[in-house]
Amino acid sequence: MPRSRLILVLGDQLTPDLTSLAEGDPDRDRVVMAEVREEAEYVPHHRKKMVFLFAAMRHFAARLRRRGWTVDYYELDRGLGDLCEALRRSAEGREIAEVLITEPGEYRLREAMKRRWPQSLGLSVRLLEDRRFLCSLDAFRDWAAGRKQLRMEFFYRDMRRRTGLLMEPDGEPVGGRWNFDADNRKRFDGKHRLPGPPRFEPDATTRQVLEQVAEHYPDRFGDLEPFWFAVTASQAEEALAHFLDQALPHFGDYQDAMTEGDDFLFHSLLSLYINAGLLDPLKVCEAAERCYQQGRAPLNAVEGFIRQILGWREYVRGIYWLMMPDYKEENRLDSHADLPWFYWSGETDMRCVAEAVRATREHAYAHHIQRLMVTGNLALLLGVDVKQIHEWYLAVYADAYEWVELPNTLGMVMHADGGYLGSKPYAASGKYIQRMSDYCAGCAYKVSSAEEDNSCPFNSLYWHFIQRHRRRFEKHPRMSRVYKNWDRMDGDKRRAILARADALLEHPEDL
Ligand code: FAD
Ligand code: DLZ
Ligand code: SF4
Repeated sequence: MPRSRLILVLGDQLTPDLTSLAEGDPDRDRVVMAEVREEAEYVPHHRKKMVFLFAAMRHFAARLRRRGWTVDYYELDRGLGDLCEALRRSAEGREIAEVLITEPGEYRLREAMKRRWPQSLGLSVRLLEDRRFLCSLDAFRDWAAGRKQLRMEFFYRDMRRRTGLLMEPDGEPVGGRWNFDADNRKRFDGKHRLPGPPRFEPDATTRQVLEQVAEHYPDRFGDLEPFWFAVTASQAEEALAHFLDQALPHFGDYQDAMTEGDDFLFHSLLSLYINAGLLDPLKVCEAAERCYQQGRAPLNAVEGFIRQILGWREYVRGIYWLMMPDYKEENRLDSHADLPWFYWSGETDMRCVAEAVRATREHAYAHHIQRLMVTGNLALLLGVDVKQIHEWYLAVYADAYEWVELPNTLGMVMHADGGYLGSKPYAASGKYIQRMSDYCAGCAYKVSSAEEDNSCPFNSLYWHFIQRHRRRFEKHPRMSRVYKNWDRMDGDKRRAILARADALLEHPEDL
């Protein structure tokens, strides 16, 4: 009988037809899964994120056993240091031919698997392609090769053509336009019932994980209870069905809206399930497309939703693997300030920021506009150190893995890569937040003022950002008007605004 192989399945690889499992043989090979200190501690992951992953991993291991696999599962209580140690334990006393792994989503881990593990284990480690994406890394490289500028919008159109999603037989986009973003900027008017995500009662397995995480990480950021995430593929399917039924019809209209009354609006909360492998991105897009075809959701909603998955999600992954490892060192706007402590405590008078941090602490979730235009925008305007803000986003969200989080943070929010995620920075004053939310009415700061002592910090910081990066952005066709407005402003007013911003930048902790 040929020697057996070890198949390491990572926490975000919970997919039965994963390439490593497809290549393996349940009668001969062993699956290894492990909850280890290194993965849990290389950033201080939110406790709910850990419970979600460990509970989903344990349920997945049980599913594999039901399908006939032998699974060596190392729970948190076993106290293993890292994933290589788990493999070493499973190899002990056995004749092992090789280790099979579907390639991981983070450069750090891929490098360790390639460079350190074979020697450390005395075994060859074979990495297989991760086929759970709609664009392979080779296809992305081919698409990017020779292009002067990489733009998500053009990548997205190519992906629509390749997959046929929302395409007419003659090759034209359904509805005659590729993008309905202009229709998707409504403020929430309170007229529609907000469906909220479905909530799943934790079973005995999940309750045990809750207890173990509480015991091992008593002081970590993030509420453990209430815990209601899906932890199996069938629950994740239910969450998808709930979204398609209840939220998708309004997803487009209120995609950019924020409201104090609700942390989810019409967002899907599917990213954590897709990223962990519980849902397949193509099937999610096809299900949304069917809703349009059956008249259950309008085109602006369906196109907007599909663009996020088929476009942004695939694009950021492509950028990550194309640009790493140098990407992580980029900091083109020279941002070096410390991350204010209120990103963890939520103790700030800025209502919008306090609300985003509260939602983050409670759910390990905040929706895209809170991430981009509230906590992200503030980090950009304050010039927060890119590594510090990257580690914060990677730690606090249940859907966060470096391949998706880093380009969003370093590229989209901090504009530190020079513009792969947007040709101009997403910098905005308080006016944007006022337009898209109801936060400002209950805020200690005055959104209509930029220079007074109680003026909205976003306002003066915005102009300070514009002024300090003048050389870089003044000639940008979509920013020259901003510079003209600034130059037209009364000189005393400009000085007062910059003085207010200087004071804020000196003591950001006091905001
Ligand atoms: P919805 O609004 O319902 O969108 C549908 C789906 O589209 C999401 O589930 C997600 O799979 C995909 N999607 C939407 N926007 C993006 C995007 N910009 N990049 C990649 N996929 C996208 N998303 C993550 O999955 N993991 C992260 O670690 C992450 N970090 C982020 C950090 C910052 C600073 C910013 C600005 C955005 C980040 N995003 C990240 C993207 C986006 O905010 C989340 O995907 C989204 O908020 C998840 O919530 P949802 O499932 O309700 O999304
Ligand atoms: C995020 C995470 C955490 C917190 N813990 C584990 C773990 O204990 N075991 C595991 O296999 N995976 C974990 N993960 C997910 C990994 O960090 C993820 O697979 C890599 O970062 C690659 O994307
Ligand atoms: Fe946020 Fe400024 Fe509005 Fe306060 S006034 S909620 S700080 S945008």
